[in-house]
Amino acid sequence: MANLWRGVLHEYADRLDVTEKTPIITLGEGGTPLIEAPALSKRTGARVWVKFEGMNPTGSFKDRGMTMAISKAVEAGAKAVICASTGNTSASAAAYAAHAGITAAVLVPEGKIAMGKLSQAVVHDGSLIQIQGNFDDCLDIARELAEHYPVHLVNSVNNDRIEGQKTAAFEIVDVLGDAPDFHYIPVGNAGNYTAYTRGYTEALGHGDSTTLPRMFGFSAAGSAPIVTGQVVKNPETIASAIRIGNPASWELALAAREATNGYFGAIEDAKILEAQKILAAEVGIFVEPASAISVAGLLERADAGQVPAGSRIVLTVTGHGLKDPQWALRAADGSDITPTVVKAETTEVASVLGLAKAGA
Ligand code: AN7
Repeated sequence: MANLWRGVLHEYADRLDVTEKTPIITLGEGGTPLIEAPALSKRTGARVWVKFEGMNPTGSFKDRGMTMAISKAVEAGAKAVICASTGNTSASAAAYAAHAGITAAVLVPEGKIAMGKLSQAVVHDGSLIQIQGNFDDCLDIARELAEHYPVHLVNSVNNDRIEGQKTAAFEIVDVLGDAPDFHYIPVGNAGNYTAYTRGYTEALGHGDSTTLPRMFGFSAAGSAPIVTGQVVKNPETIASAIRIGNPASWELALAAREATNGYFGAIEDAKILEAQKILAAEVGIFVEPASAISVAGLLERADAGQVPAGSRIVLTVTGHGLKDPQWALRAADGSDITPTVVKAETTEVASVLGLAKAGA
């Protein structure tokens, strides 16, 4: 009998507020691959692994927090949950609420979430509302609704989300046998940055690891409030998942940076797309643009001479490339990539591929 992964609440029950009274709502999230990336090690002189969170049930890291948030919501008697989202939280909330047999209302910025994510919220029967505003407006409304109406908030301002998400750090320590020297991660609301810091801190406290990684977080240049120290009123980036101008976990993230001797940086959209391509073409992992920022951040820090040779680095890539595939079909100059069309003849195909016949 194979040793099947049972989802993060079962696997890490001793590290979470889960009791016999908690109905465990799981889709088998977590246990995602930690993939060594020789191509990135070669480019940077470090030893690099990629934690591929796109392998979760709804295709993003949000499932780790959602299994916890929905389980605790059901334990508390909730019949409906609500969230604001740039797409992945809404996909996850809708799926886990469906599994639990409760209702999920999701507020998203109109026209600003990727098609794959929109289709997830719809197919899982979420009550999807497009708001004529940005993510920050959606979150303000979700918070007010949760305060005054019988709906349970499952954004990462809910600590259960952060608790579930910290399990990714436990998995990394379990696989590597220790924590890495550096951890690179995308930053939107900075909930995940906060969650990994908590997970690594607890692993250290438990004696599972001997070191606390330096936490390096990256935002898109047009949407980098933690880097500039200012709320961004009209955040802009092609990485729609992290188009957030007023992060919910801003204060917690600053404390986490302090505690880990960490770093926050900003990356231009063109560099994000370049990194998405490098990760896909040289490592074999396809991620959405927001996730590629971890790779872009690493390459930027390496160029700046800030990556110590031989250091052990884990990059979290947060969401699957299939959620938002349009960017992969664009060339660096912005033109569309159209695959070559050839007549159904072997010799013609061989000629276009530049193949010479064996023995000829
Ligand atoms: C792929 O879905 O905020 O810094 O509403 O989807 O913890 O916010 C998504 C965020 C990174 C940023 N990568 O994480 C939402 C939402 C992906 C994401 C982030 C998000 P946080």
